[in-house]
Amino acid sequence: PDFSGTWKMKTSENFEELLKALGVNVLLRKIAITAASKPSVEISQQGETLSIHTATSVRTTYVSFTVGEPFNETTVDGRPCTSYPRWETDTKITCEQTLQKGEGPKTAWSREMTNDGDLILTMSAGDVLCTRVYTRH
Ligand code: RET
Ligand code: NA
Repeated sequence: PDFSGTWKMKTSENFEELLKALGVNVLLRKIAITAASKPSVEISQQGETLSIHTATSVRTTYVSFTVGEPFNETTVDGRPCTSYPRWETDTKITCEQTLQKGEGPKTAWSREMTNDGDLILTMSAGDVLCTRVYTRH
């Protein structure tokens, strides 16, 4: 699939629960939730290499990785981690994360292209799963 494009978020489930599971306090959760309700997401893909720019008013991230090759990024609460992206299916990349230091719940994300061309992002911490659906601009 081709994840390239500019994406806007349609729905979000469990983002607050995810931050709670990561130990983010209530004040920072409120700030994060407000900011993350209107993300600006831009993806460019060439073959198995994806570059993902996610901008919000309080936090902007940029990652570039090749599926099958580990890379460094940060967890959603901003802790440095090593990530292992792989194809879970033809249309879904799953990525498990390992913290570079300290302890915390096991984290992962996935990005999947649906038949109608939407993008489903999941982010997990322990057994908490946050699901965010994006559509092309
Ligand atoms: C702050 C403070 C530290 C904890 C957190 C923050 C905000 C995080 C945000 C994340 C957005 C994530 C998105 C993910 C996927 O598309 C306020 C920096 C958690 C805004 C949009
Ligand atoms: Na998002």
